[in-house]
This record gives sequence, C-alpha cells and structure tokens, in this order.
Amino acid sequence: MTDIKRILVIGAGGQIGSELVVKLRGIYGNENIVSADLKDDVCPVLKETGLYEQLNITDAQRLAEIVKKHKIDAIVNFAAILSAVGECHPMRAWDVNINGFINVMEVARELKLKQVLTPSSIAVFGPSTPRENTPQETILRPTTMYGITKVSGELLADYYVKKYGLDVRGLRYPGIISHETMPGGGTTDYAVAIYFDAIQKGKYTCFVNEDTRLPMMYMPDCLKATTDLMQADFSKLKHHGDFNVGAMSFSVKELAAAVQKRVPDFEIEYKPDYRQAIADSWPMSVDDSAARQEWGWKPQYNLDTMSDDMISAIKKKIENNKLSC
Ligand code: NAD
Ligand code: AKB
Repeated sequence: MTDIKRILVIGAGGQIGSELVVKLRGIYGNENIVSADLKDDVCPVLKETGLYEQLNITDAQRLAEIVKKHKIDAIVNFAAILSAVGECHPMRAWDVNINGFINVMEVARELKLKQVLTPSSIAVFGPSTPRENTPQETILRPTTMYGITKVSGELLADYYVKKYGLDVRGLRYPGIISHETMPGGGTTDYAVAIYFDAIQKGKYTCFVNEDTRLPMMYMPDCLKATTDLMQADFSKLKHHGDFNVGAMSFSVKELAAAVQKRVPDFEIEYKPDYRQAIADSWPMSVDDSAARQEWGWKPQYNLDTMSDDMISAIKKKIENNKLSC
C-alpha cells in the first residue's frame, strides 16, 4: 500500500465521486479526504463528513492553492463531461477532460504528489475495435469527443509515468450502475434510469434499442476496483492509465426482463435517439485479464444480485422520502 495521507477528489459531486469520497474517508479518515467540484449543491454527505472546496478544474492556480492549503499528496480526478453531454458540447468536453486533466498532471508533477488516479472509459474504443471480449491492447479510434479525450488522457498518463516517473493510474470503467447519485449525462444512463422509473412510474422509455448490449458494473464493484488499484504496488504494474475492468454484460432486453421479474407490471418502450450510435460504437464485453493479473481484480455482482440490491435500495429511499442526489 502506498503511504498516501491526504487525497483531493475532484468531481466529487458526481455519480462515482460522491460514493468514492465516503469510501475513502472510511479508509484514510474523514479529515484526510478533501472533496471538490464545480457545483456547490453536492450530496450533503460530502460537506457533513469532511472538507469541501468549490473548484473549476480548468483554473490551474486555484487547483494548486487547494493542493498546497490542504497538504494534498494524491489526487483522484473525476471531473468530466460524459459522452452524451459531450456530443452536445464538444468544446466543453475538451476543456474539462483535457485542459482540466493536464492541470492535475502539472500540479502533481510540480508539487511532487505521490499519486494521481484518473478514470478512463470503454468510450476509448470505436466501431473498428473488436466488440466482444475487447482486448486490453487494441484499436483506439473512438467517434465521440468524450472518447477522444479519454484516449488522450490515457496517452498523457503513460507519458507522465515514463517522462517524469509520476505515479498515475486509471481504469476503463464500463457503464456504472448505482442508486445514490444520479449519473451525469452518459450513454449508459439508461441502465440506472430503468430501475428508478420501473419503481416510481411502472414504465420506462429507453433511448437505445432492446438489442443494445454493453459492459456494465455495479457501484460496489466500481469502488472496490478503484481503491484496489489505488493501493496496488506500483512497481508491479505493467499498464498504468488504461486497465480494462469488466463485471457483467447484458442487452436492454435482458435488463428489462431482470426488472420485470422483480416489478411484474413493469413496461418498457423504445425510442432510440443519437445515443444509439454511441452505444453501437462501444464494446459489448471486455477482456480484463491484465487487471486480474497485475492487481487481482475480481468483480462480485452480476445482473441478478445487482437488480435485487438496486430495487430494495430504491424502495427504501422512497419509503424514507430520501431520493438520490
Ligand atoms: P459525473 O458526470 O456524474 O460527475 C462528474 C462531476 O464533475 C460532476 O459532479 C460535475 O459537476 C464535475 N465537473 C464538471 N465540470 C467540472 C469542472 N470544470 N471542474 C470541476 N468539476 C467539474 O461523472 P461520473 O459518472 O461520476 O464519472 C467520474 C469519472 O469516471 C469520469 O472521468 C468519467 O469519464 C468516468 N467514467 C464514468 C462512467 C460511468 O458510467 N459513470 C463510466 C466510465 C468512465
Ligand atoms: C458514458 O456513458 O458516457 C459513461 C461511460 C461508459 O464512459 N457512462
């Protein structure tokens, strides 16, 4: 385990960041995890259990000030514009995902931080990539601005490792499914919305067709993958910013059947939009043997165990009148 003491999580108000902050506070101590995001109306837990700073990641000076002020020695960079929003605002996606990211790398280099973790995505792949069991090393020609920024991020991560000896790590997350904080504008968001709409409205209109099959992962596995990679022995890693990580893979038809099994009156209709083409350009499943070999990655949840958990968690939230952030 690395001897990291104080971590800055940027983009902490998002779907993954809001839950990762809580997990990291459990591991490193509440006072040692500083959360930051562009928006101020984040999940209350971020401010209730530790420090919070408002930060635009494209502001390099303020980023450096926060790192110095809190004696930060590692950064988790979750600030991003995801695929669907990125296609509506490509320049914003470039600015946050590339200019913001390079600010993180430069502050880490200049202030000699011990680690940067920055996620990549299955969006690095494109229509010319093999779609089944997509290899770790393969064609990276994405057709979305989001994917282009993620490929660039992976290359930059490797560059900083080789040129400066900076400890940079990253995973190619699949679609992440969770119930605490709603997803922030990705193509895989349907796999979260279907559960909420099934329970609250009894029906869901899906923006991709029923045969769309993508790799997905439940949040507890996502958090475990992230902290396991953060704590892995850097000297044993052959890859750095680009680990494929798989967990499950299902079509929307199979997902809808899993929901129907638990919410019998559930109905689904399909109205594919521009996100269909994005989904069709991504893998259906990934080969994550490098992650398994280099840092022991192993997922726990499948479609059935995740669906049981999602549905009971959302029902509990509704009973307690406490819906997601
Ligand atoms: P999200 O959209 O839910 O959260 C991103 C956060 O970044 C938001 O809270 C947003 O306010 C913040 N942000 C945006 N612009 C900012 C700026 N200029 N300065 C500071 N903060 C800013 O995203 P997420 O799903 O939590 O994703 C986290 C990371 O994981 C991203 O790098 C994303 O590409 C990657 N990822 C996510 C998924 C997924 O399914 N959730 C899959 C693959 C990769
Ligand atoms: C998105 O759909 O944009 C994200 C991702 C897979 O990167 N969930």
